[in-house]
This record gives sequence, structure tokens and C-alpha cells, in this order.
Amino acid sequence: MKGSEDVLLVIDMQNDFMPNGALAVPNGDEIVPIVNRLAAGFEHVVLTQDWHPRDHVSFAANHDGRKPFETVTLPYGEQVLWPVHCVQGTAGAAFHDGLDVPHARLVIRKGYRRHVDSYSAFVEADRQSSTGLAGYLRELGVKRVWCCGLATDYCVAWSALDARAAGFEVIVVEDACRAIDLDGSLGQAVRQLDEGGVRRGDAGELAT
Ligand code: VGL
Ligand code: ZN
Repeated sequence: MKGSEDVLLVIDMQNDFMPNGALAVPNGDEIVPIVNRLAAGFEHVVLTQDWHPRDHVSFAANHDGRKPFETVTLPYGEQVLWPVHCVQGTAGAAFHDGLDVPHARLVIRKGYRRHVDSYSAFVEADRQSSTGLAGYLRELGVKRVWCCGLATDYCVAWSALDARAAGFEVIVVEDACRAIDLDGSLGQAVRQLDEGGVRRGDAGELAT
């Protein structure tokens, strides 16, 4: 059992990222039981929830003539345009029905400001606005952040790198994640994790 120095960050286990969802991550539903089992081994679990207003800047539908998976340049840099997903209060934004983590203490919602996306659970895409998560974890004496969920190459990788930048030891539990893998994004994310000092591991290593 992982105690007070460890937290499991369960990222975006929402219907829209599951097969048949608006922004389906291939085989995203496979990790539901893996995440449930993993989470049972942590006293401290935090969930994240992608949570966009319908007029959000990350939606292709809100840019004339643009299609999903194209990129645009915004004041804070390059932004991938996504299908409309995880709209606040909709069924697509709800957690997968099979997610069973009743002891999760906190849900961090992100991407809720119209003009700024947030893949990361820690810092929004403008790289300035904090969600407050680092301060919350620090105040509780957390030293290590274990990351799992969807998608490996976007919200998981960005959250892991920002957790590291905030001074935590960070492990991405790879078999408890699935990727979107858009134009080599998974390979790039793995390189960034390795270069950034984030460890990659498997749920099995934690079983004992
Ligand atoms: C995500 C793209 C857009 C994710 C969220 O959870 O990885 N990806 N919004
Ligand atoms: Zn999103």
C-alpha cells in the first residue's frame, strides 16, 4: 500500500476518450480495470477531468474552415484542434461507468477557460496559469506522483513533465495508459519523459 508520500494521478478517464467517444483513444477502455486495481493500492488518489466550455478554443468547430487534428497558432503557441469533447456537464465529460475509485480525494478540472487549453493537471497551456495541484500535493507532504490514464502522449505526458518540474519524483505507469499517437506524438512524448527525468514503469511492479 502506498501511503502519504505517494499520490496516484488518474487522468481523464472520461467517456469521450473511450471507444465510440468524441475523441476516442484506441483501446482506452482496456485500462479501466487496470486503473481500478492500481488505485486500490494507493491511499491518496486524485482524478482529473477535461472540462471545456462549448465555445472552447481547442475545438476545430470553433475555427472557421478548420478540421479536427489540424493545428493553429494561438497567443500561447501551437494548438491541436480537436473534435468537440468533454463539454462541461455532458455525458461525454462524465467518468467511465466502470471507473471504481471511491476513495479518490480530489477532482481537478482543467481546460475550463474558453481561450486556454490545458493538457496538464498542473499548469494550463499558456504555461502561466496554475491549477493549484502542486501546492495541494506539497502541503500534504507528497513526494512521488504516479501517473496513469488518457492519453499517454497528451494529458498524461504533460502532467508528468509538469509534476517533475514542480519538484516531485514522477512515474508514468505505462500499462495503465493508452495513447492517441497523432503524427508520432507518442514517440515524442516518450523521449520528452525520458529526457525530463520521468520514470516509466508498469502496474505489475507495484503489486507487492
Ligand atoms: C486530451 C486532447 C484534448 C487528453 C484532452 O486527455 O489527453 N487530449 N484534450
Ligand atoms: Zn480537451
